[in-house]
Formats: sequence, C-alpha cells, structure tokens
Amino acid sequence: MAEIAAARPFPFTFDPATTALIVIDMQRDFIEPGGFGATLGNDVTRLQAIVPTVAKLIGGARASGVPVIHTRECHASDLSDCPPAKRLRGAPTLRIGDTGPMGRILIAGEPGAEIVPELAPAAGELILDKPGKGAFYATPLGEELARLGSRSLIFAGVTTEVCVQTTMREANDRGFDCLLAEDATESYFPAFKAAALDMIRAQGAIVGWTATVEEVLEALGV
Ligand code: C5J
Repeated sequence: MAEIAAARPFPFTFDPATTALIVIDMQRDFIEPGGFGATLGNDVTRLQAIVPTVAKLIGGARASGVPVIHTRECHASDLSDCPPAKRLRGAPTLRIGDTGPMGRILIAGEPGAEIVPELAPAAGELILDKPGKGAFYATPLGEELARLGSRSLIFAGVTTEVCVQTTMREANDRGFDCLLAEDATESYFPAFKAAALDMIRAQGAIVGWTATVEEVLEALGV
C-alpha cells in the first residue's frame, strides 16, 4: 500500500496496483484559442498553464505502472449524441458543431477535439470520448475500470468544477476512492476551482481527497 500523508482532508491510502489515473478533457477545444472554451468567452491561458504539471503526473503514473485513461468531451459529427439543450444554451460565438479555426467545435475527429500534443496518449492507453460532463455517462468507463480491477482513482484535467468534479462525484457514488491532483486541474474561474476543491474534501472527504502532484509522485516512489 502507498500513502499520501499530506493529502487533504486526511491521509489517502491506496494500492498503486489497483489505481488508475483519469485525465479529463485536456483537449485543444478547452485549452487553445478558438475552441469551445474560448467561444464561451473564457480566457484559456489559465488552462494552458497546467499542461507541464499534468505531463509530469502522467509521466509518473506511466513510470509506476498506473494505467492512464484519457477522456475527450466531444460529439458525433451528426450531433445525434448532443442534446439540443446543450447545443442551444447561452450565446457562444460558435456553437457545438459550428466550424471554427480548429475545425468543428467539440466534434470527434476534428483537430479541436484532440488532446493537446504535449499530453498525447501513449500506445495502448484508453481514450474515451464522452458526450456529457461526467465520464461515466454514455461511455464504457465503468466496465474498463472493472476490467483493470481499479479501486482508487487519481484525477487531473479540466475544468475542475465541471467535467472533473462531475466525474469524481460519479466515481465516488460507484465506490471508488478518488483523489484530485490540485495543481493538475484548472478552471477558467479561480474562485470556482477553489470552491470545488473545498467541496470535494469537506465533510470528511465527502467526494474525495486532494493532494499536489509532487505528493502523489512521492507516494508512487517516482
Ligand atoms: C466544460 C469540461 N467545462 N471539460 N467541459 O464544458 O469541463
């Protein structure tokens, strides 16, 4: 067993052999100018800043044999898996499916839906496309984790309070012990990130734990 003694709100104990790293939506559409995040009026530079830290965490997981699972929020080209309520909400400069500088916004196979090159999945790593905010909804994530024998999950990615937190809550309800790497996740809104971290670890880790990437890597011995 491994332990992150400094994890918040109290030490996180896990067996690296039954742990997986889930990297949520580190896609060009959220992180680069001209993508989905930018169409909603967000400053994407905040998200760009965590790419090296996420890369370090992924490298540590690979070095210690912890499987890495990547997710991408995107939709079928005919939008059959995109509810009109999602596509039509708000007043973005471009809607899901419209053509922008990185191809059609949030559409599978388009350049914008790809994971940023610095975090490119390695051969054999699972990549799950998800139409929702939570990675368990309408994907085989649950079955894949059962196949791997995972019991504990480490999370990274964007955005903290939307797809990361939603997926952590889904995982927590399914009985996984979940830890979020604090400096390997980011939001367009600093206050939302801080609030999400507080919510996750409040009430005796009601959703899960948080720790820094350094603390995770130290516990993994890498
Ligand atoms: C959002 C995500 N924020 N990956 N998606 O719409 O968090």
